[in-house]
Amino acid sequence: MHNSPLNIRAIRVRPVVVPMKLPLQTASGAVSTAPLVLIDMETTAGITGRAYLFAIGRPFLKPIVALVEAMAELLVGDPVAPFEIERKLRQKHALLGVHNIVLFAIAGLDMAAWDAHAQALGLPLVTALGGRPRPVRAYNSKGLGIMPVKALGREAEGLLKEGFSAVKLRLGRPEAREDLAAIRAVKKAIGAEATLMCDFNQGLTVNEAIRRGRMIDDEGGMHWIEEPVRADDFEGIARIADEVETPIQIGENFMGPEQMAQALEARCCDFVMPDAQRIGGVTGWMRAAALAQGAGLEMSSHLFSEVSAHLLAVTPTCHWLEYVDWADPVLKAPLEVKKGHVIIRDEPGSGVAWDEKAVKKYLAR
Ligand code: SMN
Ligand code: MG
Repeated sequence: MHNSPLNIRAIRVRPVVVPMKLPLQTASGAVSTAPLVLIDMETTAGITGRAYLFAIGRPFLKPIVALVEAMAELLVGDPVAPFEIERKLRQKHALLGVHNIVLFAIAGLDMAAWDAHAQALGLPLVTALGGRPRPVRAYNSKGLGIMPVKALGREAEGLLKEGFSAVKLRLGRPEAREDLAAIRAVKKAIGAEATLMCDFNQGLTVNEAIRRGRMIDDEGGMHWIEEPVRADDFEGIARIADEVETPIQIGENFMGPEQMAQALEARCCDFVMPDAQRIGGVTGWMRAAALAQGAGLEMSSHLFSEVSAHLLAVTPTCHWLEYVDWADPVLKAPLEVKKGHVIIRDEPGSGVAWDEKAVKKYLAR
């Protein structure tokens, strides 16, 4: 236990590009490697807070690293007080606009600060937030991209064999009947007991989403339809949710709790799934969790499985954790999965630490 206040001494920011075992084709582009920004927040107490950001594409690593480094300069010497860091960074970037990659950089620093804060208390992040480590129900979200229908069954079986009973299929092929064939192939492979979600990655128009949504209703057994149309078309999404019975899921593109509040105001979706890097890190997540509680909506996570496990464990309307292992190649201790749940380790912090040898190998500079 460290009772003296923790101050930020230096912040190290490193880009890596790590290989992915199962490349993922979505309706809005492919992800075949994981370009990550690793953040190390070194403090005066000798504790280092860590977090990573997901740059989506390799070309975006450089600008995100530059933003985190520019913000880091503003924080050196400050106390590790996440709410104060959030207030300062939001204020300093108000004229630039706290959206997209500016918000990602703030979120990355926030997550690193919370990790340091929890380590200083000697507690797992979940415990520092007022909860306790517990297994969190998860679906295996790797793979099942837009690929030949013939290959889907085997991939789905492999995903369940990793210890899960739920998977997510990416949809949005040119023809609706091709999506239907993909759904049937996966359902046949996983069986009626398993849970199936689907994700259109914003690929449809509102009219087409209503058509395919009704097709999915008729087919039955789909747990949710994710991001059928442009993520911020709340009015259009509301029309789809009115016309389609299967629950509509959105949220990975909520830019901060403020935009999530707008989506909830528009009553456009049945479920929400914020992304730690877009919602504003741990701080943004906790505020988002209160919004979901107020609206009475189930809340899941998007990517960032390691920190999201801690966050979902203190989320009143906790629903599903999205499990991906994309950061595993650079993690010292990857998340463990048991019986369809991820396990939160009973150790200080968020559990994110680097395998430095691997970081060296995948460094992208
Ligand atoms: C997704 C988003 C971004 C990168 C990869 C995959 C997808 C998901 O929308 O929800 O997993
Ligand atoms: Mg998605």
